[in-house]
Amino acid sequence: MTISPLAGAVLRGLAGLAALAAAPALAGETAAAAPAAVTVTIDNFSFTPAVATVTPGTTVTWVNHDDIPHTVVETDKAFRSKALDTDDRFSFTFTTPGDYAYFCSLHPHMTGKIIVRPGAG
Ligand SMILES: [Cu+2]
Repeated sequence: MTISPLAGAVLRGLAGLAALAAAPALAGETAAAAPAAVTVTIDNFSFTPAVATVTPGTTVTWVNHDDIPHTVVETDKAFRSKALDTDDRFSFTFTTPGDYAYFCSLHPHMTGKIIVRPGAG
C-alpha cells in the first residue's frame, strides 16, 4: 500500500505541529537562564525579604524606603554599600553559590541573608 498525496500532506502537517509544540519549551528554558533580579526593600529598620534564595548570576537591589540612612554590609566583606538615603539603592550581582549574611552598619540589629544556590527559584 502506498500513502496518498493527501495522507502525506497530513503527516507533514502533524510533524509541523509537533515542532511548534516543542518551541515554547525551548523558549521557557531560555527565559529561565536570563539574568534574574531581586529587590530587597528596607522599611522600618528591617530588610524584606529578610532571607532571599537566588540563582548564581542574580542581581539583588536594596532600596531604602526609610527616611533615615541605612547601609548594606556583608559580614565577610563580599560587598558593602555607602549610606543609602531615602529611595537610594544598592545592587550586587551574586555569581558564587553560598550564604551571604549582611547587616546595616548603622543599626547592626538589622540583618538579612542572601542564599545563592544553583537551581533555586
Ligand atoms: Cu540602618
